[in-house]
Amino acid sequence: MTAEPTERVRRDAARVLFGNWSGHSTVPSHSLYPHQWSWDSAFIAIGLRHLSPRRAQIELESLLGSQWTDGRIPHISFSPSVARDAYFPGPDFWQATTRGGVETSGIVQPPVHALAVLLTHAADPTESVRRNFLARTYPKLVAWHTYLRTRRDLGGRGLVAIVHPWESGMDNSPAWDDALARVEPAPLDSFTRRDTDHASDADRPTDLDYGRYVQLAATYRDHSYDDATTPFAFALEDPCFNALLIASEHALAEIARTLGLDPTPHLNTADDLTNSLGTLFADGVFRARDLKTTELVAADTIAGLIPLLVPQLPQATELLATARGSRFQLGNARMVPSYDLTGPAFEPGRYWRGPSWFNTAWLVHRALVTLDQTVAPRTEVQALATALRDDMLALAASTDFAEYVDPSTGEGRGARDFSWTAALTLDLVRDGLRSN
Ligand code: 9WN
Repeated sequence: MTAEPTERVRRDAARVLFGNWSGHSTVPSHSLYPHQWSWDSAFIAIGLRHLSPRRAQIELESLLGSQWTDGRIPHISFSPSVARDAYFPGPDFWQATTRGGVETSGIVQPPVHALAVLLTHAADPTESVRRNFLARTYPKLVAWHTYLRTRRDLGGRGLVAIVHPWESGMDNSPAWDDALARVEPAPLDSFTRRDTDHASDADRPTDLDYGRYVQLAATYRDHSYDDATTPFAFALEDPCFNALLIASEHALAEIARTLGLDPTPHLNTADDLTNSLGTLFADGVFRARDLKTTELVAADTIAGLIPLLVPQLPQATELLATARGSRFQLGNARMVPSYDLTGPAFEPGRYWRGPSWFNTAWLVHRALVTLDQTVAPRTEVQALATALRDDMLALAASTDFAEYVDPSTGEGRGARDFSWTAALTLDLVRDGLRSN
């Protein structure tokens, strides 16, 4: 992109983020997602830091304000000023209120927060030190990771398990199909979806998916969200979730160093997790392990490429080749498809079953620009990164910051003026100007 369109996309992205700001955090979309979401807030802060480092800090602090005493960061923090039934499942379904009085959901989302805190700090270290940002957030991030590594290592293999498809952030990914098929869905007349009031049915998960999502969440709720006693019908080790935890442990090591603390425990944890992650590698890609069968699932999804972000990943060369191969066509497809283009469940327009998303493309872009020189020639990787960045900027502009796009045509799908699309676009615009 040349200077003028880049400036235009920067201005429009800023407009979206300011429009979606609610006073102390940013809604992903006023219509479809009118509350604060966990991994959205992390991605949003990564872009917002270029407009207002202070606002980016407040975004993350307000999310951490909804942390539970057991350390979990819930996937939704509900806004009291939004109608209780504006989003389903809302606060009355989850029945979870923190000690500080914040109504939340009870499940979690991928742990990208420590990385977001570190990048937000780096945007303006003086303001960060002045507000004690790192010192205040570090213990909360440690508690969050501790919750995941202790209460959620359900398979005992040193990896975190997700217990609901929503916890992956990739709700209807084909990777969950077999495990979900074992779940008895809640009756369709027992709940009312709100998402299809705002987005096309064809772009969203099916009613059957929703019945199962509701059932899984209700079982967890009815066991007081206790990880030790809930009979989880769905439990999988997701490569994206665990890779982001590793990247965030490296970020915690950096934060600890900045605070004058010992980074070694975080580096050791990151190494242990990286070794365990290796057990999910098969056929050139990382795959989720279903803890009911202990087998790796057959579906290849974008989640299996995200480990490329892990420093010194032993499988990096093979993984990059898979990203560039027929399944994901990095360099040819629009951004990076969420699911294997040659897979039997591929649908170009339906949510996480094929469309390309901006957050996962941003993670792949970050992986490319930070990839070790030994994995592939620097110029080759740089060219891929630049092409991906240009594609993301062009698609953000042509789709009015769509939630996701068709991986062949680039047609926008889902919500428009979507916050993380705007935020990560902004970050890429600044990418040419900054190293962090
Ligand atoms: C359920 C908010 C969230 C994202 C997820 C995305 C979608 C919610 C939904 O929206 O999930 O959490 O209602 O479909 O899949 O990644 O965090 O943007």
